[in-house]
Amino acid sequence: MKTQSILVTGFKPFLGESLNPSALLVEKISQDSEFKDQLQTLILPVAFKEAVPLVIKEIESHRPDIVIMLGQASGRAKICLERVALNWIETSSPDESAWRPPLGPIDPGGPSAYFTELPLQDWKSELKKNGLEVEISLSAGGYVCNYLYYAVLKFLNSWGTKKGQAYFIHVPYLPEQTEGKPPQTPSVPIASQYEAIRHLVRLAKNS
Ligand code: PCA
Repeated sequence: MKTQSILVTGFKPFLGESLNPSALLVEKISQDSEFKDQLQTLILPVAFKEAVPLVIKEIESHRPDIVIMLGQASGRAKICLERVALNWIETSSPDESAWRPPLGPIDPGGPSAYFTELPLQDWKSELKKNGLEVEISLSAGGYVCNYLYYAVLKFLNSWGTKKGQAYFIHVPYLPEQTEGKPPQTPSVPIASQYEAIRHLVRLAKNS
């Protein structure tokens, strides 16, 4: 089994939330003795123009074999492995720098989408064998997460040898985030989320 070096990123809280589970998960993984010395981690601002160069800089300096990006997705009931980054932004919310990009392509003239080449279906099945349910999703949304995912896959594709060695994971709200939200708002406790993320990082590390 190969041991890959991995970069794991998460996002700071945004749009009035006091926490972002993706940042908590990245903190936890950075302190996990199982992954000592094999991981780089980064917590990113939820800002279109700022997040991308931070990740690219980290990739250029540490040259990780695999990049795993995490973000929060309200309304999701399960952890979602995102298969595709769309060349499209469509949001009514400004980012944390108060900038709202116009509706339209991220990269005019670029491919409509980039697909990760990592074996998401196999990893989903592996998790299921361990009693952990995750979903494969075909949309990372129209906001900062999709923007970052597209930019990172574009960058890795331009490197040639690193083609598609990245993917995005959207995680649900934590139960404490659902206070004051509609009663059916889905959430998953941090311990269950972390169990799945830890397993996914392990699978990437050994792929
Ligand atoms: N989720 C947002 C951006 C940051 C985050 O954690 C998204 O899905 O685009």
